[in-house]
Amino acid sequence: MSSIEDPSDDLSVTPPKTWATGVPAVTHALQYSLGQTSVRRTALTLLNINQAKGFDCPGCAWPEPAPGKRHMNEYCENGAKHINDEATSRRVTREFFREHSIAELDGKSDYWLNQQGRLTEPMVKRPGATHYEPISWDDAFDILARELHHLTSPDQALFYVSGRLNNEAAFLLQLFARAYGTNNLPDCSNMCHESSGFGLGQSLGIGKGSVSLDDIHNSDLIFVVGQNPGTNHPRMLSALEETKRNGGQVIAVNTLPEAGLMRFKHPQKARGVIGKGTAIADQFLHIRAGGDLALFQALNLLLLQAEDAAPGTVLDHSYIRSDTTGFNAFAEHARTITWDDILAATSLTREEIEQVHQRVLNANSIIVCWAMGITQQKHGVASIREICNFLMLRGNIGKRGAGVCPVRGHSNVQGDRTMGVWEQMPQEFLDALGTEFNFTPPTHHGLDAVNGIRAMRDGKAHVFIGVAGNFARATPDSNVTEAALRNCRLTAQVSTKLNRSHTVCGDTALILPTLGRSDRDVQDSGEQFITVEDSMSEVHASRGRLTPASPHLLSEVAIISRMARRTLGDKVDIPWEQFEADYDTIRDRIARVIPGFEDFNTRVGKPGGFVLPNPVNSHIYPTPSGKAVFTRNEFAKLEAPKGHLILQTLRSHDQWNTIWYAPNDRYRGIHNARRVVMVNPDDLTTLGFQDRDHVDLVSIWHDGTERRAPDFQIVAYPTSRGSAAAYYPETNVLVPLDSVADISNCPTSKGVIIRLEPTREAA
Ligand SMILES: Nc1nc2c(c(=O)[nH]1)N[C@H]1C(S)=C(S)[C@@H](COP(=O)(O)OP(=O)(O)OC[C@H]3O[C@@H](n4cnc5c(=O)[nH]c(N)nc54)[C@H](O)[C@@H]3O)O[C@H]1N2
Ligand SMILES: Nc1nc2c(c(=O)[nH]1)N[C@H]1C(S)=C(S)[C@@H](COP(=O)(O)OP(=O)(O)OC[C@H]3O[C@@H](n4cnc5c(=O)[nH]c(N)nc54)[C@H](O)[C@@H]3O)O[C@H]1N2
Ligand code: SF4
Ligand SMILES: [Mo]
Repeated sequence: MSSIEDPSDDLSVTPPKTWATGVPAVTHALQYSLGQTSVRRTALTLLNINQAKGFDCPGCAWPEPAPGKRHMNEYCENGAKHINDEATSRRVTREFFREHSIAELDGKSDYWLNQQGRLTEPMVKRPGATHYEPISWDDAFDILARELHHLTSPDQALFYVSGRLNNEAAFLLQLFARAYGTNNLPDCSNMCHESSGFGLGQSLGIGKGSVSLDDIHNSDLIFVVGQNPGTNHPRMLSALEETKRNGGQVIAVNTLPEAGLMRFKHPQKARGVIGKGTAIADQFLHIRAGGDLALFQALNLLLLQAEDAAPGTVLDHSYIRSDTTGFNAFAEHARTITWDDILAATSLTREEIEQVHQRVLNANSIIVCWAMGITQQKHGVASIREICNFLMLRGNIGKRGAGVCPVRGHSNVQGDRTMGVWEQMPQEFLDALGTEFNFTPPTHHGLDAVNGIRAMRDGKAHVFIGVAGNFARATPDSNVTEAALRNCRLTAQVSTKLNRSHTVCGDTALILPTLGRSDRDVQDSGEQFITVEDSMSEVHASRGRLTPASPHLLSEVAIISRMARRTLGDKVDIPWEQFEADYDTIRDRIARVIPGFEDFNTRVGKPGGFVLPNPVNSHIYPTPSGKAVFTRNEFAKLEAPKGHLILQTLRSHDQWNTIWYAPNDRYRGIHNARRVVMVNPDDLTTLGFQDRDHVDLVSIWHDGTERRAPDFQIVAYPTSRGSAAAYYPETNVLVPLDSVADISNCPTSKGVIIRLEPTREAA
């Protein structure tokens, strides 16, 4: 097994790669897997990943092909790393916690904490204690219930959910929170695709993507905007390869020339191994940070002008007439924008944009895919609405090969929302839930992640319960957030692995260890499966196959059921014990509460499961007017004051969100270091710095507080002018809590204004 000491920080840089995923990718995955566990367990996990009767990859939310079309090895390099990180043979025991104080653990890196292995039994930190100690499950639930009873209002508790959580457990958690009396259900989506939910909701009436894999394969033109699929959704590249083979084109829009967007070699096909691979992007737009809204508005202006020049040939008038509202006001506004403003906001040339326009005119079907480069910007919601305007103009909604595709992150982040994990669920959902379980759910909106942090900081929330995820590290303004969590009476984390959220403790802290996706889950009625929903609304079953990491683990369903039973007692008549014993009984309830899940147990039993219909594909728009809405959106150039840069905080190739597996970012050519800031060489000259200089990153914000991330090394890199990039979560300390996207309240993790300051030598 590989060492669990932190790898030494010894930056080396090679030229960024111009293609993604070939043989080296597979060897990298195997190396990591074999460092975690045995050959046999590695083989077992890899054989079961993404197979119809196996378990869902706990990596990203990209869908699997239909069961008949699946390869024996239907996973990517990163999927293999994620699953083996969970299937590791290493264990965190009670002896470990006796040996290491919480303060000592708090000084360790995210890497080190994760590398200790799987959590094995419930632990408690009591008020004033320096160490965690073992506790029985019953006593842990007693503490939890006691602290929840102690609150003067249910709104003083927060129930955080991360998108690894399965549908059944997510449904029970929101049921528990609402039966207890609060809608405080912050989730990782608040920091992720929240802007997509709002933007799509306002334009089309439903905050989900409208396309299937078949649409991707058969589209004439696909935009991939603010997304790095080579690292974050690797199998999307095989789908784009198929698009290309079918004659479609791809336009990549990014502040960085990401390898996976350029050329792709299929790791599981001979021609991928030896050939040159497939060129992915037909055109690459090296856009200025935050310039996407202006780009789509420019494309819309060009479409309107082309229609003026040749009436009746460019816009889809019949779609606009039958399906939409607001066209005239939108068109009037779009005509007022100027090229000077567009070019300043995008840093693109007019020729580049006109070239895209020609491709658009030649395409009968268009899909726009996007991820964090859009959603984590201040104007994320407006950008997504403008993307909808763009698609609606030529009727690119609700037909084959066309539509909106927000590419989700966590494997079940979309499903958790469908199950009701949202602080603002609509009244119809709350009514259906109340009717099914005979209680009155609270109707006022709850707290999201940012507002939840404010509430803990201000002494208005006292209990934090996190189910999956790593709230302490995933959230912005790390110093503020950590102080907020420490301000709580109780912090409790339902987790598979050790992370920073276990070392940033309230007065009392609980670690509640749980089964992972790959672990066999046996309850009183026999072996259970759980379900998830991917980015394309496909709901399918997932069955763990491995011997659980420890005999003391409980499933998430069991933990939530017992927590609820102990806390609520007779207050509500909900059969928690039955739910724990037989997950079919949970699915029966979901079927009655959530539209689209009728006959859930039968339909999900079929290989590949079923697809939740998106109404816009039937030209039904659940907006107030019943139409798709053209919107007027104002763009503004995202500007940093002189001497400053716009920093985006992003993922390296060897990490899963807050956890890094190795200090490498192979495709970008960065090795053996994570405290690295990528800056355009011309900006370096202007700012008076050089490649490899040591700098502190200092962010500025209206509150005057100085936020500093010390000692980063500069790597001269082809970022778009004026922008810089550095890895999350090391840079979360720089993201001000109040710096959020309009409307969605999503932290602007891709638009942080910073300056570089030379690092002072330690005295
Ligand atoms: N291996 C791996 N896979 C993952 C994850 C992981 O951590 N590791 N995380 C999962 C999760 S939860 C999510 S949400 C997804 C995230 O998937 P991505 O959104 O691909 O992730 P990021 O690394 O945040 O990359 C954002 C991309 O947007 C670009 N960008 C930044 N600012 C702008 C801008 O203003 N305009 C444009 N056009 N582009 C911009 C960046 O250069 C980068 O390519 O990945 C999921 N998959
Ligand atoms: N600056 C900055 N901040 C960001 C982002 C960014 O791009 N920049 N991205 C944001 C995004 S898109 C997201 S989605 C969030 C991610 O935020 P989170 O989802 O909260 O974070 P993760 O790192 O995915 O959580 C990892 C932990 O989940 C636990 N875990 C893993 N599998 C399981 C399981 O099966 N069950 C349970 N109960 N626990 C499990 C493990 O203990 C592990 O340590 O971060 C956000 N924060
Ligand atoms: S593309 Fe995503 S879901 Fe598929 S195997 Fe890779 S990480 Fe897992
Ligand atoms: Mo995410």
